[in-house]
Amino acid sequence: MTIQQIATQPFSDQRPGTSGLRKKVTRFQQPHYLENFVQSIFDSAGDIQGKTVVLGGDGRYYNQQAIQTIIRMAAANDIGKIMVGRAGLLSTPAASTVIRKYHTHGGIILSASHNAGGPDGDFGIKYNTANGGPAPEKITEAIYQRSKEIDRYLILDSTDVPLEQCGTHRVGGMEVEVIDPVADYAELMEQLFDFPAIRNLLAEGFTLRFDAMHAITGPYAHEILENRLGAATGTVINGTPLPDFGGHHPDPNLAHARELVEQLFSDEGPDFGAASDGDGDRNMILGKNFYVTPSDSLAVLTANAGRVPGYRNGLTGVARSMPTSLAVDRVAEKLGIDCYETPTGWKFFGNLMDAGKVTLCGEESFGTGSNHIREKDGLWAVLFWLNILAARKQPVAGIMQQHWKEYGRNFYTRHDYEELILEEAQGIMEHLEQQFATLEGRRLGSYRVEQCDNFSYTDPVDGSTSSGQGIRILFEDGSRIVYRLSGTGTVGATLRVYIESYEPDPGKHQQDPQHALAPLIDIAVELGQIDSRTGRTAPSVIT
Ligand code: G16
Repeated sequence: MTIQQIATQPFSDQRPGTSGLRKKVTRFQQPHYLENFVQSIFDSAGDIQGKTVVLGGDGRYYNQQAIQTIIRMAAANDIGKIMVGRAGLLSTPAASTVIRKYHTHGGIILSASHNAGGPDGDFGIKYNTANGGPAPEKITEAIYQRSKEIDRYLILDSTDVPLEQCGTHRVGGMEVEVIDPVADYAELMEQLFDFPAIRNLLAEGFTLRFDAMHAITGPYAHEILENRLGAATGTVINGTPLPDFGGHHPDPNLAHARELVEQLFSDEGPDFGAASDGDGDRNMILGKNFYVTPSDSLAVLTANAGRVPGYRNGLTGVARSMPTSLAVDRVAEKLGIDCYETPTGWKFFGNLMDAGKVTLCGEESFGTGSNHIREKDGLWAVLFWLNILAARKQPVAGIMQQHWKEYGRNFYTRHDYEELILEEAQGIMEHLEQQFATLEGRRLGSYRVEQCDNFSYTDPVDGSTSSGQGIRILFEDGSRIVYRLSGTGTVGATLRVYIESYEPDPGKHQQDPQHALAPLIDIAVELGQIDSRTGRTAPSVIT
């Protein structure tokens, strides 16, 4: 086996986005494309020689080939050991668990999350650091800078490593340990949640359905929900990971998890439903005839954390991304704990958790998590809800309604305009910024604008600043409209418009959010000139 030094030329489009580098599979398949990025990671990840690195992915198309390439490159770059999930599989939360448990130098996760897979779908790669979390911006920026000047990469001339069974292998001077992708994660979940109480709940006849969307969480959900907690066989649907996710979008929302939604909204449906995404870090929570928004879910978990063994000793603080609704802020206020507002991107929570400032965090984009790892965690959120349901013995809808009664309801919706022409989407953002000077104090319908800005965040731990993180139109009554361009799409641009209002009156809590927010939605479209600038008369997805 010899180390080959391959001459290469930079690609100009390897700047990591909200969560790693995401591109079409066909882009990654171009000669040297994957290798350039992986070498840029190795060149920017600090002193990795002799260290251990975790490797795994969500099983999507191109996962297998990429894993073998990365193993050969790791060996050529003098990495000491690779811990890889069996069959090349590791959910994002499981990868974070393994990085932390075995104190590795970091990990490489292959996923494009909720984006579609298959030969014409998307692929992605992200680097996580020793704390188990996504690399912070200073490292992703260093990777990008390196990718712009790279002129060679190193790769070992060796055969594929068998990954189908656990065991150890040698590749050049490097050890490859093939690990059970589920075991460490399942053990951690048992430490955090009251498994006997959940087991009792299920034994008493409480029914649930978990939609793994043919993505990575199938094996995790079979083991935890069915084997360890005793849920009936068949509880997990679409439980076999497929390279193209069965031709569907592995995105746990009302639009893409339709089969599950139909079951929960039928009379014979189960009591509880949940879904997770491609790499297992997102979650959607449903009750019987009831959808829980991710923002409300974070607020409920925070309010009920005292009922869950892993969080019984109290929360140090909570954090949410800026576009996430302010529901959790009200709970934090009542609990007397700090609530941080960060830009979109899980990486921004890492410092706060490492510094012990927050215990729980969440985002409107179906992400919730805690300091048990440094990624958001789909099954963790499901188990948290099950633990609360076991403790409170009330239906999901009842818990939510009681919550709104106590804290008031933050009506919330997100309207996505996908695959826009980039210049048109940027034009909307520029047009909005140009109006800042004249907007403040102006009356729009029955709302008066109090403040508008482009959100900027200074990390309270390391002092780093991230600006241009989304346009906020804040109204005097606490309502908000937020506009952002997504950092995870791979075709054109996606404009996200987040709309929120606060309703303290329980008599008005039963309204449909689209109805309650209709006047603000109209204002949002008008202010952004969305229809005239894009030709779209409706959003592509509403959540
Ligand atoms: C990633 C990030 C999240 C972010 C989401 C959506 O999630 O980790 O923090 O909220 O993308 O980002 P955007 O609005 O820029 O598309 P995931 O699950 O895709 O890794």
